Amino acid sequence: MKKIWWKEAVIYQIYPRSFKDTNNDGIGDLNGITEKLPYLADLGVDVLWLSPIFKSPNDDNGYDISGYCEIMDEFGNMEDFDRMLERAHNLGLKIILDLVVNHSSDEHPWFQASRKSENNPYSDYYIWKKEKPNNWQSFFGGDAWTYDEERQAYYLHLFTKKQPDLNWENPKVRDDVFKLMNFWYDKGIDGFRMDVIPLISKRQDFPANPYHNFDDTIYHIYANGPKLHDYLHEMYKETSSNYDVMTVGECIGVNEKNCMLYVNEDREELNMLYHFEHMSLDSKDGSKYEKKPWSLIQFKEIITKWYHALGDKGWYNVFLDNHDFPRMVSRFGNDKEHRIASAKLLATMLLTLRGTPCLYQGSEIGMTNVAYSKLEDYDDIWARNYIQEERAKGKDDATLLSEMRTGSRDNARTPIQWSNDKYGGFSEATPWIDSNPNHQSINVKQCLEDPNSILQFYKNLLRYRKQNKTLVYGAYEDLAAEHLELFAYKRKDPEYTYLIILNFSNNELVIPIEINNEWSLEIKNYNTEESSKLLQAWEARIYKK
Ligand code: TEU
Ligand code: CA
Repeated sequence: MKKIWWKEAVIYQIYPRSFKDTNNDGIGDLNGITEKLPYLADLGVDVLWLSPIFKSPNDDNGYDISGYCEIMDEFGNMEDFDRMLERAHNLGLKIILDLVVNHSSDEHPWFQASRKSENNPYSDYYIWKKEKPNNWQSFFGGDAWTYDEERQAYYLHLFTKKQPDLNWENPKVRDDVFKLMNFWYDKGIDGFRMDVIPLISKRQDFPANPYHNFDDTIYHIYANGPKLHDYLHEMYKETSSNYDVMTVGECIGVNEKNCMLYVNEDREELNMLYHFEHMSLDSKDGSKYEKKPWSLIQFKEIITKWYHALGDKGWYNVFLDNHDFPRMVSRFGNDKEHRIASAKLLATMLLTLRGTPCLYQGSEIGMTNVAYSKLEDYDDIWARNYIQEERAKGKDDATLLSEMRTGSRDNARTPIQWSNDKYGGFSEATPWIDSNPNHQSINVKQCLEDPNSILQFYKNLLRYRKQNKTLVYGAYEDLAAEHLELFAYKRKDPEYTYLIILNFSNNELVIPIEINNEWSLEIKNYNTEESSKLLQAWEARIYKK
């Protein structure tokens, strides 16, 4: 397998709006990121992925861009950006930006021009139809086609009305996208995370969607369009191939059968992909908000399947949460009696599976979901649309509130808890979204003072991973695939073997695997004896030989 820096790196995702506010307007900003760079360098991550920082009316918190080469007013200006990038590089940190080019904002000058007439230089920058061609639905609820009075036609938006889809069939659109990418590359950024990239090529017959199930709909209808791979290759040639950078595709609608079309290194498209299969294990009938218990056996099957699908020529990411999902300790761990142990266990898994790990801001201190008291406190556009639709169908508020508490994207968007000060030290002003009241006890300051904290555990593990490359390149083998509560696997190469043992339960468990004295116990989240066969609740161990 080819060795390269971005396979060895650990990514830390920043949601700038909620990271750190320095001018006390309640909104995180670029100077806040700059201020915390030493913290991130000390943590030991390598690459910072910034969710969108560009000019935006914020219908979808920056995923609706009205100026690709401008900084969002609330976040600062280009000088702030340049300073942040330079300081990051001086500390050995790389920065990748979020490329959102399946759609723009309807307030982008391209769309403003496009909607004016059928004959102007921007007329074909978006997807316009005189008649509504099909039954496509927006990911965030409702029709994907909206009638525009000015142009007197329908435009396509796979997300909100304020996120019209760009028309990639138009070579001028592609050219403009490549220009904006090169603008940022020339500034010295280290790569892009590409938002919903499998959606950019649309089936030009615009077929009706015959599927009821969300996975089929997206795989067959919205994603993986006929020219997608031509576009990605063209993009690579025109932009990324000329720089030493990394690219991550947010690969919704991609499965183990077609994933190699995206990331086979010989195809020169994307460096790695971010897939979602494990992130819907707890959803009922593909719903974002209606949940059922998830199964560890299925989780392990997915890990094994993708490991084989990607083989030696493809690469991918490992993640358990991000700005679109609930907090990982609340979802895959136990954020009540075993918050600390289970957060450390999840850290152990995140940093020892095959793939470039993505750690989401705040998870390094075990931040949890938030339980707001009223539906009105939920801010996310997706949540608001859903609440409105479900209320209309007669669902009661108590049910909706409990769905929000487990499923809302807002769970991951509460401000970072830096200290036990008011608003968790995020800002001196009221934050744009309420901070989680548990900042009283869960915060960075407390973690820095406590040698047994989740944060210290991450630091040790991140350092350990850097020195033990078998954890990056080594082969993966699942050892107890049928076990309901134990995840045990090996990472190995001709020189070393690692054995990772994770108890995904609130019970004690006897390890069903022989561990003789050739193995040394390297990392643990309890004060365990080397040879103990008994695992505590949520115990995690890494052995090496
Ligand atoms: O997300 C794509 C998207 O729809 C995901 O939210 C995914 O389908 C979902 O989490 C599965 O439950 C990207 C961004 O990450 C998101 O924040 C944006 O809102 C969206 O694209 C539109 O740009
Ligand atoms: Ca601010």
